[in-house]
Amino acid sequence: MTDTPRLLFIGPGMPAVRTRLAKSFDVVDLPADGTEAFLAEHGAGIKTVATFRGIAPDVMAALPDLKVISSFGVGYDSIDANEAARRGILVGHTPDVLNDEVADTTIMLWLAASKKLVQADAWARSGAWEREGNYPLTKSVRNRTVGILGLGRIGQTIASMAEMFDAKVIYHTRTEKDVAYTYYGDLVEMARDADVLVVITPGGAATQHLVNAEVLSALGSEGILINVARGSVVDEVALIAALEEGRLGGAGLDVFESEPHIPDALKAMDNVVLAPHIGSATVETRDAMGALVCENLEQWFSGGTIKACVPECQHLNG
Ligand code: NAP
Ligand code: 8YV
Repeated sequence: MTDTPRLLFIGPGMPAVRTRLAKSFDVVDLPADGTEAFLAEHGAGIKTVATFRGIAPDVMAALPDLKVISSFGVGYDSIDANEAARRGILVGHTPDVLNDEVADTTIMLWLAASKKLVQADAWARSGAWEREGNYPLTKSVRNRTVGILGLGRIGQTIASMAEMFDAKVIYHTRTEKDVAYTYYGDLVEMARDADVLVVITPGGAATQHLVNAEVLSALGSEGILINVARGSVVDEVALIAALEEGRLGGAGLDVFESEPHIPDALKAMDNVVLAPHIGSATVETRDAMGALVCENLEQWFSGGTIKACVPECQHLNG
C-alpha cells in the first residue's frame, strides 16, 4: 500500500520522463493489447495520466478518479479538453518551450521548398551536375509576402524569423492581434496576397480543412504552402489536386492527415518537401517538453495546480 498517487503512463514515451515520474508517482503503463481488461481491473484509483499520444475517450471514461492529464506536446487535439473540464480534470500541455524549434523547422521547409534543396541534393548525388551542367535557377525567398494562418506563440515566432528574410508578414486568425502585421479577416483574401502561406493553428474540428481548394487556388501557381500545424487543417485531396494541376506552386509539409501514412501522390512530386512530423524533434527541445510534462504533474502533486494548463481547464487551475 502506498500514499503516492497512481499514474497511468501512455506511451511509447521518453524513458527519462517515466523514470522521473516514478520518483513521485506509482507508475503503471497502459498496455498496447488488452486495454479494456486492464482498465476494468486498474482504472479506479488512477488519478493522474502522462501521455505521449493523447487519450482516447474510452480510456478517459474508464478512469473515474482521474484528476490531471499531462500531455507531451502543445497541441492537444487528441484529448477531449471540454469533457475533461466538465469532469473537473486538469489538462496540462507543453507550450512555449518548442516555439523556436518549430519556427526553425518552418523556415527550413520554406527555404528548402523555394530553393529546391532536396532536388538539388539529388542532382548533386546522381552525377547530373557533371552530365547535364548546373542545377536550374530557383526563386529567391527575399522580399516575399508571408501569410501566417494562426498567429499564436509559434506563429509570432515564425513571423519574427520571416522578417529576417525581409518578408512582409500578413496574418489570419479569428480575432485580430495587437501586432504591427496586417490582419486579414478572410483567409482566401490573405492567400491571394501571399507568396507563402504558413499554417500554424491548432488541429481539431474548428480548423478541419480550413485550407481548402479555394484557399490553395488563391495562393496560386507560384505560391508555396507550408503546413506545420496538423494534417487535418489542410484538405489533402484538394492539396494534391492543386499541385498536380499547377494551381499551387509547391509545398513543405511536416504533418499529414493520416500520419504516419503519406499519400504516394505527394511522395512522387518534385515540388514538395516532406518531413515526418519533426517540427519539435531535437534532443534539446524534446527534453524541455518532457521536463514540462513532469513539472505539470509534480506541481499538481505538491499544490493541486499545474504549470501549463490548456484554456478549457484554466478555471479549475487554482
Ligand atoms: P496558440 O498559441 O494557441 O496559437 C494558435 C493560433 O491559431 C492563435 O493565433 C489563434 O488565434 C489561431 N486560431 C485558432 N483557431 C483558429 C481558426 N479556426 N481560424 C484561424 N485561426 C485560428 O498555439 P501554438 O502554441 O502557436 O501552437 C499551434 C499549433 O501548432 C499546435 O496546436 C499544434 O497543433 C501545432 N504544432 C505542431 C508542431 C509540429 O511538430 N509540427 C509542433 C508544435 C505545435 P484566434 O484564437 O484568434 O483564432
Ligand atoms: C510533437 C507537436 O511532435 O507539440 C505538438 O503539438 O505536434 C509536436 O511537438 C508531438 O506532440 C509529439 O507527439
